[in-house]
Amino acid sequence: MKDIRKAAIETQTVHAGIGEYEFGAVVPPIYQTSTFKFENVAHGADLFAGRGDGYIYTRMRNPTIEAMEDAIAVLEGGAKGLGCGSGMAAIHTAFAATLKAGDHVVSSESVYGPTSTLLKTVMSNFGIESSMVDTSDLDAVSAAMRPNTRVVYVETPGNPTLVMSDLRAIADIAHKAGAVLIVDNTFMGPVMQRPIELGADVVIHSLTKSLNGHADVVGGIIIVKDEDMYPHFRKTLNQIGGVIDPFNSFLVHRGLKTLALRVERASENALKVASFLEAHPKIDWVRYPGLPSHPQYEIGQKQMSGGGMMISFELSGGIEAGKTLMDNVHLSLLAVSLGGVESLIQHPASMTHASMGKEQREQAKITDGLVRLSVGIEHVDDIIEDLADALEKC
Ligand code: LCS
Repeated sequence: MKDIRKAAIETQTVHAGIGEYEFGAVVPPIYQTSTFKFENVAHGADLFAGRGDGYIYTRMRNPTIEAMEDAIAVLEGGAKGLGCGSGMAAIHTAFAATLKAGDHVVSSESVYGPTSTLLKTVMSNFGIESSMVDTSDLDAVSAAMRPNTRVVYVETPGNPTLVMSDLRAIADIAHKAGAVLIVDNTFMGPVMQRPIELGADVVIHSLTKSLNGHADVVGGIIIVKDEDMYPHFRKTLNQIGGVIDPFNSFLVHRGLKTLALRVERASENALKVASFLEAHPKIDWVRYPGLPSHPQYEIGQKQMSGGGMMISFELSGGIEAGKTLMDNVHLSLLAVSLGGVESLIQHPASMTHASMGKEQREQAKITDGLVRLSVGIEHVDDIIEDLADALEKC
């Protein structure tokens, strides 16, 4: 077919990363092997010296992993992808590839709890300082920049507050200061938001979420914008070792084929669920990027083509009413993770963001009563009926 990079995203999700295979197979084979045989000693030595294009060892390269990496690099409009064992492995590897002792990071304050904790513990132990700021406020981003700021790290929409940040404007601030912009695009995904087109240098995903979409894989990926960034990132990942395996890569690549359909349906459902919640007398507030009541609605309209599947809200009865709701839903599963075919509900303050501690959560405006819902692809009437029944008990 024509250049896959020029095709529409729906076409890319189906065909990117797919090549020609033995027997005319239309799906990449699973090369479930840790190592690859050399023809002779000279051949092995050549491959280790970077001469020739063969495979050596799966931590370094594997054809099944590469097929998935190539597909997601196409979807995100980046040069190359690097499959990792989890989203956290991807984030850690990206930091290790871009930072050294004495450097400083400006990060969104509303990020996945362990990302914040990684910055404040592991990275801090290695001499890297970080400032957590409200990245929806461009003045706050500019004010936080220091001469040694090397990375600006943004989650938009942020987990779990769904605060949105203007990626083009932040890319400008970062680049003027000689820093790279790393964007965690897990919440929105490439069908609805492509950060590299908006100026990001590196994109991160937890593949555990919508890209795989079926709650049966833990994985992550780093996408680098430019080809010349890739060798250093690949060496760093190879040294740290947090790679994904061939079978999980195969599952992610399989999940990608329905990505556009899944996120479009989930997003359509989420808008209806968010509107239902917003109109419900027992709900205090709702944050959904596709609702005009969202404080950064305009930013979302500018850089995203849909509202996504994530909603956060708080009941008028606060935390206790929220717990009653979560204990009484049946269709939405009380579980962490997000972006899959099934609706999932959870309580960030005691679950995904517990590790941050109360002080960091308060700074990031993650209230104790905040309930997070990841809307799936079930029939929206059933999702709403389940929530309505549980709300009767609150
Ligand atoms: N980035 C974001 C935005 C996330 O939401 C998560 C996980 C990660 C990175 C880390 O990915 P992992 O290592 O788990 O593959 N978020 C989760 C959440 O909100 N609930 O459970 C996991």
